[in-house]
Amino acid sequence: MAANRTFSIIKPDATRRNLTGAVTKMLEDAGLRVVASKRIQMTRKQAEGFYAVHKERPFFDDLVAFMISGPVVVQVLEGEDAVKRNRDIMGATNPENAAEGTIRKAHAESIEANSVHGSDSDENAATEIAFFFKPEEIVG
Ligand code: IDP
Ligand code: MG
Repeated sequence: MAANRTFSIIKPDATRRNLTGAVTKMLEDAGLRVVASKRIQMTRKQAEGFYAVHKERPFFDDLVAFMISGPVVVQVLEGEDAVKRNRDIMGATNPENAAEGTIRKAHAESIEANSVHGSDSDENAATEIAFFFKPEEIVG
């Protein structure tokens, strides 16, 4: 499969513990290349818009509060089968279920504070990349 792109967020629980480099190394070791990256403080409006798909879920308000509780690092990752490759190295949403060797197994604090976001489809990857990056900010 040709190289393609996915979207990643290093979440506030990870930036707070100074794990930006450790998480990025795991992504790179998994065969993903960081082709765009910026550290930002998300606004409430941005977080609500980004997670709009979850707005009916009981954890939505807590999730938004968590995502704006500190800086995040938004990234575009490139590699063969990038969406799946990233989901595999992230591990399961709940770190209690995450496999050995995954980012969430190594670093997540809880099902909510689970260190990383990753797109779940090529279509959502394109939407999520466009939510945070202009095309000229992505340099392969
Ligand atoms: P994913 O991040 O593994 O794709 P999603 O189901 O898309 O998981 O959920 C988005 C985010 O919402 C999760 O990464 C996590 O931060 C949070 N979340 C998911 N399920 C729960 C829950 O049951 N309680 C609290 N937070 C949750
Ligand atoms: Mg998801």
